Amino acid sequence: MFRNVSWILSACLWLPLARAPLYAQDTAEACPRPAQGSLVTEPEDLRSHNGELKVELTARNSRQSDGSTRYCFIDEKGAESPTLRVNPGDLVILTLKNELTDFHTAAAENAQPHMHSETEESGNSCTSGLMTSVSTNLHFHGLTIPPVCHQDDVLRTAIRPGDPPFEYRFRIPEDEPPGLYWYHPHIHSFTKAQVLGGASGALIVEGIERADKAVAGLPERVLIIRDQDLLNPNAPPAKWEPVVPKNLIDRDGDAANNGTGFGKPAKDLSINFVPAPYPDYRPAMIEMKPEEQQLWRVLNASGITYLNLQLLYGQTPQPLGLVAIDGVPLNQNGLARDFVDWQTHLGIPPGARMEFIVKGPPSGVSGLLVTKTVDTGPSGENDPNRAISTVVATKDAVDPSSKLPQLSAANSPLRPSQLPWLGGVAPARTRRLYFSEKLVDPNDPTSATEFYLTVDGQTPQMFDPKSGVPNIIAKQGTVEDWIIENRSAELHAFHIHQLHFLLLDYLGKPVNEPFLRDTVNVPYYNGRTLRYPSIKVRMDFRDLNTIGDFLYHCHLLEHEDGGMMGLIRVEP
Ligand SMILES: [Cu+2]
Repeated sequence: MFRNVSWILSACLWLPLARAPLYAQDTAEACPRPAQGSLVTEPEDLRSHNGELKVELTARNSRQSDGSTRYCFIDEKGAESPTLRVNPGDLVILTLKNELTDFHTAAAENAQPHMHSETEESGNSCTSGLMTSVSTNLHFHGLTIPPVCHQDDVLRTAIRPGDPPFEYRFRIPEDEPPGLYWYHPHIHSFTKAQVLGGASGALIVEGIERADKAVAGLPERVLIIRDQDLLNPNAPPAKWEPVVPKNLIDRDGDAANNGTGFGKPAKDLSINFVPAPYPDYRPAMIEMKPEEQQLWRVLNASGITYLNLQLLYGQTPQPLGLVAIDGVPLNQNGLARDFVDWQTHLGIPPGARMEFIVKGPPSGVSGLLVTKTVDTGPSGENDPNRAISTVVATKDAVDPSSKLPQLSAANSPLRPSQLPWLGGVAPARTRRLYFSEKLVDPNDPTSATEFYLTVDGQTPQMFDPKSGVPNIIAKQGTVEDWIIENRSAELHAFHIHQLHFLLLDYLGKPVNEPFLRDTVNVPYYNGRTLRYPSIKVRMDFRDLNTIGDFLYHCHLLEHEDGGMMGLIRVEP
């Protein structure tokens, strides 16, 4: 229960505001963004035709008056962060042009560029490995496509400003689960700056209604929640917030978790780029037809912010009908064809996705999409209660741009996977890994933190992209169980490229979920238990596309950029 609902009521005061103009900026802005309080519109849909999706994206950035930098991917028609819509088996041909400008951002000053040798630098984008604030590349988060150049390699691929447009060319696997995936840059040490700046977009593998007929025929809405540096970092909390202890500032300069649910957040949030900033959290606005059912496909594209979404009508939490997590329908193990898991709040770590059925408010009832506070641990960032968007019932609501088809002879239910269910396959081996953190100067609590993700038995080391030596060697065709511990006092979100895994245990208790994930929260260590908190997952290396070198890491990008990452080699 909320300790105090005044923040919700206060946020509701914004409801009667007139609709703000969609885009309030001058046309010279490279990465245009809507104004506070704007109507939430969907990203432009780019659909494949005849089995092919051709896209031209340009990476741009722009310096703001407050010193922050926006980053964006703009398509050939000028749309920002378009949604790539593909079918299993489709060929994607995406060219990425780098038009980033070096503004000497804080990231460039604070982070250490990892420069390879001169000969490597003069090579092409596939091998340059030149990780600087103005290099960029793309990771296709969640897709099981090969970790090789021009497909989904982020170890060496780095496109520099002035390089010729770089071509990504890959095929969506025939058996890729239908759902919400995403794309974002993955340049080591600079991922956080680019993603916080807004460089991310959705990718949808069509056909979710074929996996779960409960969503057939529903209008669908892509909602991307991003975080960004505070617009008003020096403002005191709003008057309607209960008095909280003085904000603590952590070593990164963000507000540290104060455990109250209130106070200054580490980052502001936006929804489809409409900001709802601290301290007043003036929400964006979603319009729906009264009591209309829709499928909301929500991506947490935040750099570090955990979400705990709730939809309030009046003050009553509404049922959210969860059907998919991380691009995978919840009935992936071949069970019920119309499975819906009704929840009243949904926790979404950075990088993860949740797709759920919502019903619009009745006429005259005001709705509010909020994120409830997340306890990120003593060392974690402050993720307080706050409003994100109002949900307004109106007959004039514009229909979402996309509607899921009905099932038919031509659009028949998906056949269950030919592969044995991952939960029933014997693991070739079990490995132990752990998250940990260390102050550079253990005697100085204000000194910088080193972030590690270590295979038990190896020496903790910050990820070094120059090393090329794998931390783990696995065999294609096998599956493995990994026990992942958190020895630090804050949450981490474990993510591995190229594959989905099965969550077997959470905090030592079996969960054996009937679906797969690609990102999972690992609870923090409170210093009081005998054992470190852990999760156990089953890694699936059966797909031929998992052969090669790729990464696993924490998806809190500050941690990833700070070294909390490892290299796995899957051998044929
Ligand atoms: Cu982390």
